[in-house]
Amino acid sequence: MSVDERTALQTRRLCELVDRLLVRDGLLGRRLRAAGVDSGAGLTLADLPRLPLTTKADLWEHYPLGLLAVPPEEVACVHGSSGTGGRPTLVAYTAGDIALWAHVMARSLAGAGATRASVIHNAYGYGLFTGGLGVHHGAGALGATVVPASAGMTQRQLRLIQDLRPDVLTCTPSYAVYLGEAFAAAGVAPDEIGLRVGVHGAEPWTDAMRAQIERLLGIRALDIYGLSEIIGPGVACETLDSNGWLHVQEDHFYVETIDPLTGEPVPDGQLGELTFTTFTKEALPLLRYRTGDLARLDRTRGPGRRTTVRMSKLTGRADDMLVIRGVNVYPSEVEQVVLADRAVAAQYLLVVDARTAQPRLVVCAEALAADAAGSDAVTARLGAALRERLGLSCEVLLMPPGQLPRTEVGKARRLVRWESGEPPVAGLR
Ligand code: DLL
Repeated sequence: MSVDERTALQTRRLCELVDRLLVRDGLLGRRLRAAGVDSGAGLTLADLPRLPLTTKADLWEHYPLGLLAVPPEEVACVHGSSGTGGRPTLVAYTAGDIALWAHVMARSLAGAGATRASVIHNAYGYGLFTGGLGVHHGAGALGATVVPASAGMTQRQLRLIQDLRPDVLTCTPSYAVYLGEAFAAAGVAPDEIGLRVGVHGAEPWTDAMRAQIERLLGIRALDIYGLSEIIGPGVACETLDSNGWLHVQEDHFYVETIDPLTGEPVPDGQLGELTFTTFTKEALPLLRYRTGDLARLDRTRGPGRRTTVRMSKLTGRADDMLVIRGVNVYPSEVEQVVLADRAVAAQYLLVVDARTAQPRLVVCAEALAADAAGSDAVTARLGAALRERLGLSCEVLLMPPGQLPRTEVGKARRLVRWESGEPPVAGLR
């Protein structure tokens, strides 16, 4: 589709969305009216910045399904994410939404080279989490074979991969490392595993971690991004030829970047908070939904065959930035330093020791070899590299291999606040 055709399609879909929200007269419709919008007619994409924003707090205040835009009998299923404070964020889908999800996920898998001849080993968790079933729907729409392995029971996963010879692996990046380490421990070399490509997302990961996964599993590792509120996985994805950029499926999910503090638009190319408008979703349409995720956009034509707007790999979350003794620290920067050191494994944990008014940052990492644990030379080297990168001195605790907790199911936990009591990691003082 040419840029002009796409803009015309997006503009028509924006007008229809605004009309639907106004007729429904729920929270978003009332906000539109308060902003002086009484009809979708005549709106263009350039009008978006003056339309109201939506936040996670809006979903929570109307928990469980208060923002539903269709009669309850049209809801086909519910998914969600385990939010902080024990309250999940719940999202509803109509049958049409599931078909849309299957479509954008099929596109994502196809961009990774999957075809109807592919066998997709899907080790994202099945359940309320959108990873497992999202990939499953997409694999079905593509006509591929899907193995619904779900997360966990790693020995069984190794067995299934060796017996069924899948070409595509879908799972979180931390679980891909876990699987790769388990293959290595079982004495299976990367080229014997038989996988060709991995499609990884749902949690932050860096290019250094990508290199680890590619080495451990002998695959190309691609990034896939999404969030339950917008649809689940499949909002944006890397392709084999996109050179590290993720193409946003902007015919359905229009993306803007805004300043996380002021909410004002930031120009393409600058870091900002990703904000999505769902043009075609039925059960839970969202207008300018603030994700809290930080990335850059590029609307120029990229190196690959896809022509849609590209977003960078996520560089962090607006709310995940740590402020340690006045210095802003992004966990992703720490990860890059840790994974760049050849003596150190892919596992790490940041501990913010907040027991005193002057918090300290401790970076706990695992040595690759047992005899390197506690090595003064490696510890000093990591400490210096971190100071250089972050502009902040932090302590390094180099532990023996296998000491840090692994995430077998769910998303990796990379950050712990130590407020009081026992240290969160053995050996920490
Ligand atoms: O994690 C959807 C998903 C499943 C995406 C499988 C990719 C693969 P939620 O549980 O609602 O949905 O969490 C959404 O996870 O706002 C980001 O902060 C983070 N996230 C998702 N994908 C990536 C990624 C799914 N590729 C939240 N890189 C989002 C970094 C990601 N963070």
